[in-house]
Amino acid sequence: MPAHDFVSPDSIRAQFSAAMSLMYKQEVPLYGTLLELVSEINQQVMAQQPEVAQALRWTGEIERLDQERHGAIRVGTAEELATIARLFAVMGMQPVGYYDLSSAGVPVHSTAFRAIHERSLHISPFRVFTSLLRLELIDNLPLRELAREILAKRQIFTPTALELIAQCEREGGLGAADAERFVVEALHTFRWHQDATVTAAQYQQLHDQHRLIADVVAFKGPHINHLTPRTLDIDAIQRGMPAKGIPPKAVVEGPPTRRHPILLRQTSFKALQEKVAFSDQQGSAGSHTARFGEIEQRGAALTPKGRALYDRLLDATRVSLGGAPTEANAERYMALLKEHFAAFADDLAQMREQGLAYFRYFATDKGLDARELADRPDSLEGLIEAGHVHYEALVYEDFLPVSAAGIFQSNLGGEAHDYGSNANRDAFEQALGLKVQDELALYAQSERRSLEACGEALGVVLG
Ligand code: OOG
Ligand code: NI
Repeated sequence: MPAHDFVSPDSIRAQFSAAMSLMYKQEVPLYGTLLELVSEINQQVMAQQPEVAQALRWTGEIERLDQERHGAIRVGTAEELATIARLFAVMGMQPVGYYDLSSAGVPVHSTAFRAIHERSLHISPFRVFTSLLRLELIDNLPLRELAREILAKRQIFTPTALELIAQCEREGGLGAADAERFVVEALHTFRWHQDATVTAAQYQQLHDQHRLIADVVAFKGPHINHLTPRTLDIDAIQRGMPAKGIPPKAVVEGPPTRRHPILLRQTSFKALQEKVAFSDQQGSAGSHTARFGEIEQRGAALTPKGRALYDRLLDATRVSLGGAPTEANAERYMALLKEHFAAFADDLAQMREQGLAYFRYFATDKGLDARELADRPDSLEGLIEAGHVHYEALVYEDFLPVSAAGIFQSNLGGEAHDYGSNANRDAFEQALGLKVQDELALYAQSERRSLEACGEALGVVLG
């Protein structure tokens, strides 16, 4: 098939993201309720804070907001991870970043599959936080072996999905009919399966070791465990959830409330109890909790300097609290967080001056009109001051390890586990069959492209 007949990976991703959302609405009806709440609050924010709507218009985020979501899955083996990477590649999603969760008592390490170019992100920002179970961290050897054997027997991809992935790799893309078939087939991997692959006793054994291990090992596939829409006001969501019959976790993860949001703030609600049919039982006598709901608010991507400041302030907050936030100390935690983060400038110009965040630059009408004038400024700072260039923060597209740990824990129950601190990026990349991309380099490239395009529009060299 000639290349121009291929459907773009961006469009396959947009289709897949929509299909996933539809499936999850059917599987977890509370997700539908949550989407309604998020859409209500987003409308309110845009009506009441025109400056927020205006900023989203500059960056184009206003057009992606309604379809913006991330999901999360947990796979059991290196082969599963490597094939998932090939499946996501069909949709233009690449592994970005490495997250070690072992230090937070969760025996997985993870990456985020997502589009990497701002043009592609604009079409569909869909991302999937993907974790690989680390059986090597489990010291119960017979159980480790049992888990390995069970996982070795399952095939989480349909034969047609595997064929279409290979076809896409061979030919360089998929035509419209194949792309449609691919979306349907790929979706099967992420479905909830009520039939477990293990007996009730085996499930119990896996569960007693760690609930996450049972979740990964006992089922036919890596069911999507949450799908997270993006809100413009997570505090309003946190307050509004109980009235909709959705009980939120005690604290919002991430930075405190700010006028100019940074990175990522997230809250979630408890997992559902699902009926499960164990392999040695009639009907669905068992139950399992795996899936939950989550909401997030996204803000500026931070430079290494900004990120270091964020990490330091978050750490200092936890030290003053004397541990991780819980239901009991939630209010004190939020107060301490606010106090510590007073040291992080909450003004775009200051954040830019201090080199804390990445930005996008735009030629204004005034700048375009002044193109031919001889005495216009030609430095970036001069052009900004003259109103010829406008800038907005570049949105954070990734995840935060401390927040992710909080999300994992709030939904796995408070069991304490100690796996030490066992980051092993090399082992993860080996399993993946690829290197993960450096998110900071991607933000820097995106900022540079925006400066270049802005300079080109104005007829000056910027950046
Ligand atoms: C993933 C938890 C992390 C996030 O948004 O930080 C996550 C999981 O529970 O599998 O989704
Ligand atoms: Ni999540």
